[in-house]
Amino acid sequence: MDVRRIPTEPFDDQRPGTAGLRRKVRRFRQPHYLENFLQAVFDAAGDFRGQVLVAGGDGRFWNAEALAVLFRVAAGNGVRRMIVGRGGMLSTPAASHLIRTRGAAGGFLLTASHNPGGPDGDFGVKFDTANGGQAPESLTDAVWRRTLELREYRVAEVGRLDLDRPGVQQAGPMEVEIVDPVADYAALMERLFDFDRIRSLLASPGFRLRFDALNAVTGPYAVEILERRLGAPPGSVVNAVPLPDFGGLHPDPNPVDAAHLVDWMNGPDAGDLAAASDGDGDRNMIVGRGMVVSPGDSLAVLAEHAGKVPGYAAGLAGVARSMPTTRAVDRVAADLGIPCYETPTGWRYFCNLLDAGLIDLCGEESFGTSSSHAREKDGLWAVLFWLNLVAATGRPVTRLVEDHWRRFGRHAFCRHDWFIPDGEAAARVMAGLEERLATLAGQEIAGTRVTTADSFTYLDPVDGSASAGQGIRVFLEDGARLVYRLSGTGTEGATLRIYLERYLAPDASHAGDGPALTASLGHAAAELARIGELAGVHEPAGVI
Ligand code: G16
Repeated sequence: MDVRRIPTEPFDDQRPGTAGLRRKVRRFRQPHYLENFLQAVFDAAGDFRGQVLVAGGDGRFWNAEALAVLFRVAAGNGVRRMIVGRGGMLSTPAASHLIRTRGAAGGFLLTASHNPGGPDGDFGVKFDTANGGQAPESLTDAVWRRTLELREYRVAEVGRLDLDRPGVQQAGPMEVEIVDPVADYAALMERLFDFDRIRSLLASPGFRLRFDALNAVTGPYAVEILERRLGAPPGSVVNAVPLPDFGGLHPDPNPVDAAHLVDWMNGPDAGDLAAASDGDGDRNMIVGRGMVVSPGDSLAVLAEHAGKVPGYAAGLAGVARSMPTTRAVDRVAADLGIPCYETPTGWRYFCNLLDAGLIDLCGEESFGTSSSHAREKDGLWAVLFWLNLVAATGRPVTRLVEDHWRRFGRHAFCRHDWFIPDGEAAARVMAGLEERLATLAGQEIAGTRVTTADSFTYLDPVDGSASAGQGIRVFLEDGARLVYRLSGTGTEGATLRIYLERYLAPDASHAGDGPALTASLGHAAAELARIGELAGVHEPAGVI
């Protein structure tokens, strides 16, 4: 079969961000754009000739077309077999699991995760390595360098494929194996959690669960696991059919984009546990009656009670959180006598720690939690963990969180997202803060005082690599903390994220939600960064 070498010109905007390359669909559809990026991955990641790779997408608009391009480039680069989820779809955690169990050399995930879909929306490509985790910074940097010098890519024709037919098909010089995306993943969940106990909980009179798949990839997984295997009443999983435009919903499980769930749990007809996942199934939001569980609290509560869940009954070697995530889990780790690692934003930084067996549980403020069972965050896994905890303790979600606060104190949290159309202005805001770091100690702010401020550098304890410039941290005398960093997942302008954390001692009042409890910190943080003056923006676009 002929491999054709197609001449091309480099694109200057293919630097991967926090999680792969994300751009507008219309940018991805430019001739050669996707091919170039894929070829750069093949060139930088090593020799995949004769190897097996996993592929699948979140089903968003342009999924099938992009997959067809991937097949041609993979065939042109000598890949022996691609393992693909039926219909061309795979959730991110299921893909990670498949890579690991099938001994694949890596995988391509066609997803822009929680970003909006549709022809005017976003598209993305993540590349996972053989451990099932996202490419490390050293590899994404190498891919980026390669995109800047690429002059040709290789393709081979693969013919027509039926992505809905399980089994192996010949695709030109390559094989394509279509697999049921749900089966292996569901079996893994059965090994980690006490399904009998969860089944009894779901069968108990009056208990009501609602899982909102937001018309994204997790629908089939949730129906199979929650309804078929665990016996939740049909209809417990809503918006369960993946749609190219997510049915007009924004597949981001947070209190703003999934406000309908929060309203239900705050209303007179509230259920017992509500949850949602995102476009590619790696994020989660947990809602108890009258309370959205903040991601930092969720991680801390899971760590506190992990011993009650079969998959973690042997104890945790350690835990980790991304730097902007609240320090709630640090207190639990100290109590358990295990290490707690602080990593930069981006799931890939957890992977070395997981591979080395230094941690079993990790999480991020961006509604991501997971464990050593995969090398990606895992939305449905988090929901099952919470259900298992409710079943094992007999305590509802809200009680579990409040009891945690009574024991360890509360780390109230909120994130302000400042959309700054001019990326250079956003960079000026960050540079302005950086320049003043040394002068901030002692400065009064929000009724308290700055103790220290720094720019976060991560030293990976496993491979010794350093990642500098990962965000600015400002610590305050009363235990509060401000963190500033630029988002790495957006596709236009810049988003300055300000993470606000306030500590309330165990015996203090814990009343109020995160946004209200941190409102004055938010004003002070914006002033300190001189956002209005340097970027001409005066209100955050999002308060999450
Ligand atoms: C990605 C990464 C996460 C990260 C998040 C936020 O999530 O996988 O590790 O926390 O982006 O990134 P940022 O603050 O740079 O926008 P996902 O779910 O989009 O893949």
